[in-house]
Amino acid sequence: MKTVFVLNGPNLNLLGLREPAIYGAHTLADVEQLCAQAAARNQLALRFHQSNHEGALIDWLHEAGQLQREGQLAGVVLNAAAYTHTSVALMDAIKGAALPVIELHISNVHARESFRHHSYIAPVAKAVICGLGVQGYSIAIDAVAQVLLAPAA
Ligand code: CA2
Repeated sequence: MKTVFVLNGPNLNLLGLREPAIYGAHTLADVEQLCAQAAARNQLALRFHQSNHEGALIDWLHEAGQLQREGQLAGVVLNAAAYTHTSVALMDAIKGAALPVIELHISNVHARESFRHHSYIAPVAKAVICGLGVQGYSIAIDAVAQVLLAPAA
């Protein structure tokens, strides 16, 4: 069984606790539940993590790279949160291991402040999903299984 990583960046531990008008009422635990259901229906094992620290996210990307080399990685769903807009280090980690990453945002970042319009992740990602709320996570895992793992991908 292949593994899908779902990685969440800074402040996403506050989901459902603040700013519900932007990010909705679901907590990160709810999101993990959604992801567990999506992984199970696609016969994937799930690694779900959140950190407020850039280096922790990079370490998990390296772990995903190791699984990739062993042929055990399905893909990575990455909501890098604010690091999306700032982190060359995350971009390098993805590019260096040629990781199959889907960039994910809960909100439609293009309808928000201009500093959220640029992503360091998008150029090294297979796809970008934004603006679908937390359901985007579930859709991203379906896409990992049904598009990234498909023979033609
Ligand atoms: O829409 C998204 O998923 C974002 O990645 C969320 C980031 C933001 O910096 C990106 O531009 C778009 C912010 C995550 C902060 O999450 C919070 C959740 C609840 C309360 C406060 C922050």
